[in-house]
This record gives sequence, C-alpha cells and structure tokens, in this order.
Amino acid sequence: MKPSNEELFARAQARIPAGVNSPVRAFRAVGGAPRFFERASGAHLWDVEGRRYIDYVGSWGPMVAGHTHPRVVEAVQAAASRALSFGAPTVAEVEMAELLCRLVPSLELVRLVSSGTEATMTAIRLARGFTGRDLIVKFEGCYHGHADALLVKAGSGALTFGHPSSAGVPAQTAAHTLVLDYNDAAKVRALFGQHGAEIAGVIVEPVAGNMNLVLPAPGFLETLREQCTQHGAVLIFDEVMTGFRVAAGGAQARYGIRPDLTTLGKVIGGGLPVAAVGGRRDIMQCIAPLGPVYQAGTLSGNPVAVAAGLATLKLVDTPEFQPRIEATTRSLVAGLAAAAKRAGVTFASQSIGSMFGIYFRATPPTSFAEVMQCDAQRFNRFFQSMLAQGIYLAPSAYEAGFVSSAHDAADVEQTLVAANEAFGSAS
Ligand code: KE4
Repeated sequence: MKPSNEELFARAQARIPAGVNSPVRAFRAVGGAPRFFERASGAHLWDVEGRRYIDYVGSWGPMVAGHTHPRVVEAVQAAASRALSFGAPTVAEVEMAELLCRLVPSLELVRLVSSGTEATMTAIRLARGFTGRDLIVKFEGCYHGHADALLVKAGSGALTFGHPSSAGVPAQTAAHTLVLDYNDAAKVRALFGQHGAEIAGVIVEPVAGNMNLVLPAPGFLETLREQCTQHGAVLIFDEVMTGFRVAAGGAQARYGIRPDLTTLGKVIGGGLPVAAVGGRRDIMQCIAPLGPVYQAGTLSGNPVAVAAGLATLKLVDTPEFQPRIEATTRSLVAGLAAAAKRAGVTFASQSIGSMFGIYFRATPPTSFAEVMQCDAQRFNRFFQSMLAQGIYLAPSAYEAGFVSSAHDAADVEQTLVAANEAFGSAS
C-alpha cells in the first residue's frame, strides 16, 4: 500500500525541518499536508496517491515549456550520458552565454551560477565593488533570494536604514540596505536626493511576483533608471522570475528599460539549477578572476543543467511561443474573473506574459499595502477547494501563478469549472 501525502508529510517532518526543503512548500499559509508529487508531464502532476493535478506553479516558474518536454528530457539524457560534471569549461556554457546575450541585449558579459540567490548576491557585491559604495536599495514585497543583504525589511521612517527580516542577519548588515515602497517614485527621488552619493545599487523585480503579481506603475521603472544614471548607482533588474515569462527578452524588453545588471534563473535551467548574473561589460569585468569582486561555484554551468536550460530556451525562442502562452494565460484570468462575478465574490485577476495574479479584493493591487488588504482566508478556502478538484495553485495568497505552453483549452476549461465550485465555497 503506497503511503498517503499525510503519512509522507509526517515521516518527512521527522528528518527535514517542517518536512520541506523550501519554506513555501510546507502549506503553512493554506493549511493541510502538502502534496508529494512523483511524476509530471506537460501541464500535469501526479501525487503519490495517484491523483492528477493541472499545475499552475510550474516549479515556481522554470517549467515554461511544460513538464518533461521530450526535447528537454532528451537533451538532459544525452548530456548525462557523457558526463555529470567537469568543474571545467564546456561548449554548452559558451552556447548558453551567447544565447542569453542575444535574447537579453543588455547582457554584454554573463556569469552562470546555480540559484537565483547566488545571482542576486553576486549582483549586489558587483554593484558595491564597482562603485566603492555600500548602500543598496530594495523594495518592500520584492524577494530576491535569501542572501543576508536582501533579508531586510523597511526601517521605521521611510528613508531610514533597513532592519533584518530574518534571525541571523546582523543589524549592521541590514543597515546598509534601504527599503522603499514598490511603485513609489517620489520616495525614490527623495532617497537619492538624500543619499545618492552613497548608493551602490538598486535591485528591483521589474514586475513583482513575490507579493503576488504587482505591475510597475507608469514611470516607476523610468524613475529608477533616471536616478541611478544621475547618481552613478547600478540598476539591477532581478528577472529570475520575469525573464522569459513576462516577455521573450524579460520585463526589460516589455518596458523598454535597460538595466546595468540583470539576474536570471528558473526558466534558464528548465527545472535544473541554472541562474545567471550579467550586464554592462565595465561592471562584469570587475568579477574574479578578471577583477577584484570574488565569486565562484563548484557546479556553476553544470553541463547537465545547462543542457536542460538550452533546450528550454530554444523552445521559448520561437515567434509563436510567447503569443500563444500569453493568450492561454489571458483566457484563464478572464474566465476566473467571470466565474467570481457570477458567484458574487469580490475578486480580481490579471496577467502579464505567462504570469498571473488572483486577488480576493475588488481590483488588482498596485502596492504592497494593497496586497495586504487581500482576503487571505478566502484565498485559502478557494485554494483548498481547487486542490480537492485537481487544480494546483501556489499554496500562498502572496505568490504569482504560472502557465506553460503545455496548458491547453481543455485545461483552462477544467480549471474554470472547478473555480465555479470553489468560488461558492470561498464566499
Ligand atoms: P532561488 O535562490 O530560489 O533559485 O531564487 C531566488 C529568487 C530570486 N529572485 C526572484 C525574483 C525570485 O522569485 C526568487 C525565488 N522565487 C521563489 C518563489 N516565490 C522560489 C520558491 C521558493 O522559495 O521555494
């Protein structure tokens, strides 16, 4: 008899903190036992109890071409049959660097790493090493991985230094990070007016996906670009999530803003550990062994992981990929809004590229404060009802959703039928 999700969760908690290897997977926000998956194909997952789910998490973004795409699996098997790792250069890494620089033209030089956290940690260090300054600016609600400098929440006054958002982060470290409100261009200008000469860099999710989906307000990204240019600070677009999701060339292509550095991840590994930091040549030339900013990684550019990423990016890099996946995502969010309206539930939804947000409030939030006004309890009831009907949404009201090129009209239709039922239970 196969163990149930609950039995496996109890067993997991005996030896793994909270039974998971990344906090959001523990279902603590939504309640109940997480699903233990054992196989996936296209838009679908199967858990250990044999239940099938339509997947709108996509491993938190990487699975843009759907699970176990034949071209990706084939590329991984071929690479693995030759070697699992060298710790030395390979032609695949050169191909990946050339492809990334073509798809994201602001990349003049690019370094591969193994996680988004490594990419953003390196970008911060590069900004500080290049400018000789210490202060970093980030925005409340944006998540850039778990490096100390980025686990910081807003100080008491809007323009005061940050405080740790995690135990184990020294106050002195957090004090070098200033936290502003996302989309508040006036505060950005005021901060630069006060500290411009001390700011090494600004890091931002150009489209926020870690406080649920929040779009940049008109002029916000332009203000970041203008202020960084004016004061000699490094503008870092953290496109770990938005890269190849919001548009083929990332949010920077969609909004026409050229950052100085970009971090990428998720999609560029196709489900295996690949991330990247890249951008202006004069900044990237500061990185070891060319320059004084140290960075390294045993498995950086791992040939099997890069094979998965290259195969995935080649599927994305076709004229019909983005329009088709955007159309599927738009039809999903429109259908959800219509179902909520029929049920008389206060609800909003929006999408950009193949990312979407659903909110139990009347309009899509435009700030972290507005996100906090969403009815999280209603979301949790909606989530549980959808899960019971075989629809796997992100287990948190503060995460974005993801559609893949494998999702088809039948998947959307099944999702909307389940939503009719779920909106009834969410009311
Ligand atoms: P990783 O270190 O988890 O590969 O990447 C960190 C990261 C950096 N920047 C952005 C914009 C990100 O969204 C992430 C990671 N995203 C979360 C999803 N909210 C990963 C899921 C998790 O933490 O388990």
